Amino acid sequence: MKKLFAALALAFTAACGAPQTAPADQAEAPAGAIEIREAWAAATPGGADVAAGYLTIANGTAADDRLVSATSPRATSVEIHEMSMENDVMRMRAVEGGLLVPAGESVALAPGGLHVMFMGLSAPFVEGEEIPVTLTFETAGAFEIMLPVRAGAAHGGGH
Ligand SMILES: [Cu+2]
Repeated sequence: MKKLFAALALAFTAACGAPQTAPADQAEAPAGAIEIREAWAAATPGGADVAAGYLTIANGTAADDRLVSATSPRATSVEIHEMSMENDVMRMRAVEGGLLVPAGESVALAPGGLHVMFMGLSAPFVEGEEIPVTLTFETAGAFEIMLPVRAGAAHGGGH
């Protein structure tokens, strides 16, 4: 499993290391708006008090924006985390200064890479329910979304 995470992290790093020069017309972002897609959270069997959420942020505006904070009534704190390999061990840390979503581009938070980190869960995330989350962007403001809970992709170690 660790190797799988490693491969995903490397793929993610490679994808994100690309210069941000893609023409806007190649992006999948909606015209003139920020859109949240493919949002879900991983179930927490076994009573873990942390959980991970995933989603894709599409920025269809002409300006860069940043996801600066996230909150949920289901967790005492919510952070945006990134993963990296250190000495063959997957580590996680909070994204400093907000997560950049360049104009006309999409940023994916997906297993093995960036994720929404729920800490201090008030109750386990159970498959089939939905977790309310508020995402706040520097420019676009607050988005209230629901993350359906799915099995699989349990949050790895490293904290
Ligand atoms: Cu994390």
